[in-house]
This record gives sequence, structure tokens and C-alpha cells, in this order.
Amino acid sequence: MRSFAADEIDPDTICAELMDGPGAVRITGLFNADQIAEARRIIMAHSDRESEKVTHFQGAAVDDGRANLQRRVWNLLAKGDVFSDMATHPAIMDILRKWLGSEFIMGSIAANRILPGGPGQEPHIDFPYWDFHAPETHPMGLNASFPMNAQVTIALDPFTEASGATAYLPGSQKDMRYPKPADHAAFYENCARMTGEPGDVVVFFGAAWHCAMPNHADHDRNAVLINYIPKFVKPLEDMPGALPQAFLDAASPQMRQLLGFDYKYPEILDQADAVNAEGIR
Ligand SMILES: O=C(O)CCC(=O)C(=O)O
Repeated sequence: MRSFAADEIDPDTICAELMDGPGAVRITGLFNADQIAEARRIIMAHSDRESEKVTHFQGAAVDDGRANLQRRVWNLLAKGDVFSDMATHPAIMDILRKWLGSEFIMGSIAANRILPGGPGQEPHIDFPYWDFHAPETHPMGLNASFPMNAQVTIALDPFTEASGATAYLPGSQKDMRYPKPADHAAFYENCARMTGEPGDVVVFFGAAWHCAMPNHADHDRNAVLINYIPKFVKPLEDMPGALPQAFLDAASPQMRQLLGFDYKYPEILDQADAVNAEGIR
């Protein structure tokens, strides 16, 4: 995986890595130590209180009782301003304008905390592709010719092989299919790891096979996971529905875009002003 410092970011090069290269890039230097500490403190506090909120893609964990060592904190925008700053970071927005079109939105912003002993996940692909194990529920011919997803992982703890840094199979995004159980052995044999320091960011095409790995370290492994999608894809989290009205009223233009406020469909066109309605001019 190629690494880019904050002042070396070139959206064209990064998008080529996501589409035709390994499918992932690392970016360093976007967030400072105070932001990372603040995000980590909030996530630890919420996931201590809400330990029953386990994550998805548990793999073996549901069977062996260790599911609670892997915890999800949803709806992060409501839990601290630092998460809005992360989601709207100008460098990330710049890359995603190129990757998903200038009016992209956010599908979800959540945290994944894996406690020591946590078992990791099964290899998968991400929303909106994540139930593609039932391909008949998707349009025929769905392929990776254009992206309908970008994943941004912000490490809040050392992401090492021992602590369960995300594993991914370089190039697998080009296949656009859900990894079957029969693919798991080859996945684990050939995967690379999204290792990094706290504050490092990985941007990847969520069609690449990937998963959180078991945490064998003696510390928690926290990450902020942000899902971005084109404007026409229905988001995973109903963020406007879950956020306080005061947050929505104060939202910046960037945040309004991410929350989907700039995209007006579905609309009752019978009641729309036909002259101003886009698309029927
Ligand atoms: O936390 C990780 O390392 C990956 C999480 C992930 O892929 C997911 O929850 O969809």
C-alpha cells in the first residue's frame, strides 16, 4: 500500500491506486494528537457503557462467546465535534470529490473497538455491496467499473499485525464479489495489513475483501470507520434522523452535503416547481 504525507496528496494518483492498484492508500499527518486522544476518549466511554452493541461480520465470534470483545459505536457525529472535523477534512473531501463525484454523501460514521482477545471479523465487502453474497438482490452485471463506496479508517491506537490491523486482499476490488467461505484460506494467506500509527488514515475501495483481525495485543484497537457513497445511494445510517435538530441547524455546507441535504430526491414531483425542477428543464 502506498503512503502519502498530507502535503503529497494527489487525488488522481490516489484514485488510480483505489481503482487499478491494491485498492487502498495510507495518508499520514491529517489529524493531530489532541484530536486522536479526544476521539478515542469518547469512543472508549461510549463502548464501555454500551458493550451490548456488537459489530457485524462477527465470523467465528458469535459461536465462541467473544463477540463482546468487539464493539461498535454508531452515530459518532452526535457524540463529539471531533468526528465532524474528521468526516469533513478538506484533504479527504478532495480525494472523494474525484472518486465519488463532487456531490458525494456519507453513509455511516462509526467506531470499531476491538478489545484484547477480540476475535476479528470474517472477510467481507462494505456497504452498499455488503449483502452481495445474495447477488440476485442486486442489478445484473454489477461490477467495479465505477465506485459506489469509499471507506476511510482512522486509526486511534497502534494498528499492528498483533493488535488486529485490518487485513485486505490487494486487487480484490476488481472482482466485485463477496468472498465465499471457500475463499477464506486464500484470503488469509495472501492478505496485506492496514498497519499504522494513531492518526494515520487509510482510504480504500470497500469492494476490496477485508476484515478486522484478532487482537492479540495487550491494548484496545480503536478506529473510526467512515463510509462515503455517491449522492444517489441510500445511506446505511439515518444520520439526519438520529442527530439533534441543533446539530442539523448549525451544519456547515460540507456537513449538509454529507448528510444528503443537497440532494432532493425522492421528491413529490406532482407538487414540484416544474420550471426549477432539475432534470425536467
Ligand atoms: O475495524 C476494522 O478493521 C474493519 C471493520 C470493517 O471492515 C467493518 O466493520 O465493516
